[in-house]
Amino acid sequence: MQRTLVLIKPDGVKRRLIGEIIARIERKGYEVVALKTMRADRAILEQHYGEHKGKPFYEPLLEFMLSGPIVAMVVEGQRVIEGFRSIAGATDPTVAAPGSIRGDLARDQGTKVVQNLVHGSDSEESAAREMGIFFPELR
Ligand code: DAT
Ligand code: MG
Repeated sequence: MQRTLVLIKPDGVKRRLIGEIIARIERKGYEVVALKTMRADRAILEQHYGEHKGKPFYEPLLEFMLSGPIVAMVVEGQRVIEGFRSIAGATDPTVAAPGSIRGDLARDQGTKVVQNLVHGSDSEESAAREMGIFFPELR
């Protein structure tokens, strides 16, 4: 069994899409094993998005993630890391496949950082690292 860290970003919370997004995760058959609404702080986001430091969208990304509450979840299932990224869709919501969260529910807003509703870990290594950041109590 595998676990992944999923975030509903501030755009998803503001647009009242928490239920819609969780429903898609559950309908796919994955289990939400931990969940909380929170406000991220800069220190948490610097750890979480460390791989993007120095990229042109890094500061806008941190500002966006600080702009409102987020929902953090640990989601469990066979191959859930790959599976959640598939139901989330491509990073760029303009071309994310219809049927995916980003493809159905997000679009380019003309902002410096892409606002695409959700984050999902991209490997077992990042899942372990990111779950440690957002759910230290589960360690
Ligand atoms: P993903 O969230 O699909 O794993 P990522 O890890 O490459 O994508 O980037 C993190 C977030 O940063 C992404 O969800 C949206 C934003 N982003 C990525 N590439 C971008 C770009 N070229 N321009 C603007 N924002 C970008
Ligand atoms: Mg990523």
